[in-house]
Amino acid sequence: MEDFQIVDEVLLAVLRAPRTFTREDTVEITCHGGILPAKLVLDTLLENGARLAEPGEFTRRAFLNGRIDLAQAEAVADLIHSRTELALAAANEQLAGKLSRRINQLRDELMRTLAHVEAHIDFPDEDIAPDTKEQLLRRLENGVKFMDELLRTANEGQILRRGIRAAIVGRPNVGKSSLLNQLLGHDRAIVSPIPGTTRDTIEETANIRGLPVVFIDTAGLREARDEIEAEGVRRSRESLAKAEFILHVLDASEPLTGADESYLTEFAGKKRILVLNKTDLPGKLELPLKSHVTSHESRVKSPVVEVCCLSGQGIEALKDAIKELVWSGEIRAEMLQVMINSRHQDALNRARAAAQRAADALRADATLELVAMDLRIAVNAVGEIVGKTATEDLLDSIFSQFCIGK
Ligand SMILES: Nc1nc2c(ncn2[C@@H]2O[C@H](COP(=O)(O)OP(=O)(O)O)[C@@H](O)[C@H]2O)c(=O)[nH]1
Ligand SMILES: [Mg+2]
Repeated sequence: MEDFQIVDEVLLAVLRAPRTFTREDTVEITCHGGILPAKLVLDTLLENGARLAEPGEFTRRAFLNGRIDLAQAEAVADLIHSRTELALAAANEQLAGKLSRRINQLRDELMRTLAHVEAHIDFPDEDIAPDTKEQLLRRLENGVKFMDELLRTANEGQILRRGIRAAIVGRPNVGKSSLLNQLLGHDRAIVSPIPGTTRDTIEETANIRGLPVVFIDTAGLREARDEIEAEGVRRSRESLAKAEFILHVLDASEPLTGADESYLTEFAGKKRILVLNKTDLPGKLELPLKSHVTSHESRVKSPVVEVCCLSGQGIEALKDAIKELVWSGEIRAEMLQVMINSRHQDALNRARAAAQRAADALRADATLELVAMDLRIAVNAVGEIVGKTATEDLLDSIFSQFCIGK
């Protein structure tokens, strides 16, 4: 017994299958806080035959044992990574199975249609009756419409999960860094009256009305007086290309300059908000002809918001304008119930195309084998979403995104 050394005093819980997260027998050890006791407990377990879990292994086991489906497993990762309460609410809805229910409904419907078509293949002598054909077509069209509705949530889903990128642009000294600090609610970027202070591109995420927005304070896009600035310009250009919308800052206390105008023209085709800063000073800025402020491509006028980055005045209105721009309207509760991710989007796009092909073939009286083949593709693609048809590779790629211990 002398060989034994006390490592820690722990709480040990034995959880019996099937009422556990993985549906397997589980032991949970709660040790005292601190890194060293936890490490020593872990070392002791590993010396005695335990091994570390792989990333996402617990959730993967829960999936393989049928406790949750694949869309719910993904929701666990969303939950962990959610950056705003809105994103968290959406993840919880998905974990509760709201998306899965709709997907299973869709898959069942497609399978019923497939069974119907296959029944006719088995009796090639009988032609498909016109009203039966109509009925099948209507079902397929409803399926496609249902998929379209789900597909429409992809954009919002992506924003909630990954955030949306906004570049803050404008000529030197208009207050870009001041604006970033105001939006973040703390001083992140250095503000100074010396033009060219921001030499590197700064990226920070802020919670704007529930949306995770990644703001990029660009280091100027044109003016480069030395090598460091040239590198700054290069990086600004790079992050600008990835930005989904633009906050163009203008100094309201100065007349419009040539540099302002070239920014106005350059981003005329992009989603943008014109931010008129320094409204505490006497106004000298006259916004140019409407054609400048109007986006050439969409013919939609860019919203103009007046702010003062010294006092913070107008920042709340700017946040409203940002939400309006990226989300176009209210965030409805039922929208949060289904927010498909890019994997779901890809699967649904394939399913939709196949269902559409099946409908076209049916309408054109093509051979029913062809219709059935496309329907099978659609059923399988929809099944991928909840993991009814999932390859080992797909599972690897999903669960590798989890952290260890989840
Ligand atoms: N009066 C006034 N000055 C401001 C305002 N916002 C920023 N400034 C000043 O303008 C200068 C440039 O600001 P900065 O954020 O560094 O501009 P940037 O070069 O575009 O990043 C600094 O001296 C700021 O204090 C404002 O709303 N009113
Ligand atoms: Mg700056």
